[in-house]
Amino acid sequence: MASKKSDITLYFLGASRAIRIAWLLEELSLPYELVSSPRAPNGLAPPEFKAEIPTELGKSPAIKDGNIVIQESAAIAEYICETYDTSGRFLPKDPAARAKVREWMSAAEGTFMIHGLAILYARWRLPEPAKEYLPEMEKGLSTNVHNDFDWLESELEGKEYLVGHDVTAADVLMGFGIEFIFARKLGTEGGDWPNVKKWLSRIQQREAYKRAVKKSGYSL
Ligand SMILES: N[C@@H](CCC(=O)N[C@@H](CS)C(=O)NCC(=O)O)C(=O)O
Repeated sequence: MASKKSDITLYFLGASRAIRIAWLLEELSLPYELVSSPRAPNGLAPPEFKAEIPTELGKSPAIKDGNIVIQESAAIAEYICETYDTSGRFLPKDPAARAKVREWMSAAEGTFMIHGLAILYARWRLPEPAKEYLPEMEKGLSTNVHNDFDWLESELEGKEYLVGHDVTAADVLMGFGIEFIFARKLGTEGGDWPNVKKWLSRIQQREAYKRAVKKSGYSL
């Protein structure tokens, strides 16, 4: 039972990592106000939405809880768990289990997203005359993605969720990246990861995840 009363506003850009936070809030049955916007035609946040986000960078997700403002999805998730999930369901109190959850929370951005985004940014930014090299470049960059997914596949062997027997902040952080990398085909060609696919669909079928999708209008 949380002792602090929440007063959370979630700044939610369409098709973004903000789904992690909406999902976590739904899992914890915490009320929140959504300030949301679709992406601009260039794929970025529209300037008027960015201006509403109370951080210098103006990235999504960000939250405001009373007078506390937090950005970076892993830091937001950790704050929410520490403040409102006092039973430690999503961020275990046991140091070994907690370290494992935090390992995945870091890997979500620092390993999986970085390798997927390298390919997306190449697609977006390679100058026109160099575009003929894009397929070769994607193929080279996909080695990292395959290595990451092979690791995830082996960790999910015989398991429903990443750490322990139930969903944790590890799944909350990892889910979006994997969904995104599959949806945009960022280096996944030629790979086969049945455990990863089953785990992702398990996440997508959770009632809290479905509520987050419905409320936010999230779709990739
Ligand atoms: N590492 C940050 C990344 C935040 C980020 O890059 N958010 C993207 C959406 S997924 C964004 O706000 N893009 C819009 C823009 O840069 O205009 C996190 O985990 O929250």
